[in-house]
Amino acid sequence: MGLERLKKVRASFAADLAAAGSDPDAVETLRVAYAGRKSGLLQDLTAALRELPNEAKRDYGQALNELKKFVEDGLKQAKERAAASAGSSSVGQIDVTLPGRALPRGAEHPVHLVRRRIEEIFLRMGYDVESGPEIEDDWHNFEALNIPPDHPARDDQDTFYVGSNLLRTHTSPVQARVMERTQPPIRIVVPGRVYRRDSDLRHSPMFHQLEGLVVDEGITVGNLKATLETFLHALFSDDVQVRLRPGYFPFTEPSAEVDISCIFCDMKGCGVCSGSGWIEILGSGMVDPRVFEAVGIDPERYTGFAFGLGLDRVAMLQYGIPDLRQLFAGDQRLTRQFE
Ligand code: 2NL
Repeated sequence: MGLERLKKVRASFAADLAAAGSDPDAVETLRVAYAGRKSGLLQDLTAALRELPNEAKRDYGQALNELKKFVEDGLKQAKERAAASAGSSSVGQIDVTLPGRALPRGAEHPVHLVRRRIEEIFLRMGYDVESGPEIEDDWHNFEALNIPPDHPARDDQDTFYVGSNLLRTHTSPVQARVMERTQPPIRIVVPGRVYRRDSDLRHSPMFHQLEGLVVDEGITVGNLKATLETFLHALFSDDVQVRLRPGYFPFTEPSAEVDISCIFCDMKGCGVCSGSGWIEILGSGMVDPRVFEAVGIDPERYTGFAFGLGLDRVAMLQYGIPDLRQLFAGDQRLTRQFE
């Protein structure tokens, strides 16, 4: 009798539990009906223990405890299912509307930003962008550019040697290589890393240059001046003034240093322009005929101009970076400002 009753209750609970599924209200009704403190079925069954003859109490008590555990476990699992399907618990539930975790974003280095800007200006003018090896031979870095072994320019371009080769001291060897393998017309710019044995406040043993070269029939100083004015107006502002001063480079004749009016003090004189009102920004000139001869271009037929500038210097001017070494220190507090 007693034990039969427990079996029936167990079977009916199992059926009711399955019927309740994960509906929270149904599960709660089930809990009250079976395990409620005041009028739950288990309460009644516990009370019935007292009415049993002593010999039957032990078996009944054991079976009752098992039933209680069965009901408890069943209710617990049903509650978890109900909570999960209501989305009010983290158990087994993925909220697809949550925003994703932000990935850390990289930033372009200021020298790279400047390089791309300048490349784009020249690409619009019909130039190609060229590159070449950083480890060069003496011929392309010096000889072909009219810098023989005893030339004084070799001293102020203190060179890192790599066996019988060297780290290029400028990007000019790339132009020499292009001229060796292509006949004019040539219109190229060459950005890249260059190396000199020099390290102090304003010099880094590795720095960045961009050089340009134009070779064709009838190229004149007028083309050089107009091109550099157009470039510098596009890079800085149409308001900057451009001035050419006589200069000297072994690979150009005549040569000119190119200044822009100071963009910081409007030519009143400041620390950046050392009080002069002008900032030196480019070196340039008409390609020396001896360079054409060395690379196999006919100097009787063709003329050309070339120029070079320091990308690091332009980045410092454009972004107001006071110390060259900050560009290469790898400190993310600098680069993060360009995100
Ligand atoms: C500067 C000056 C310059 C050149 C670079 C060049 C290259 C060839 C032939 C002739 Cl292959 N010239 N390059 C010419 C004049 C100046 O750079 O101050 N650079 C930072």
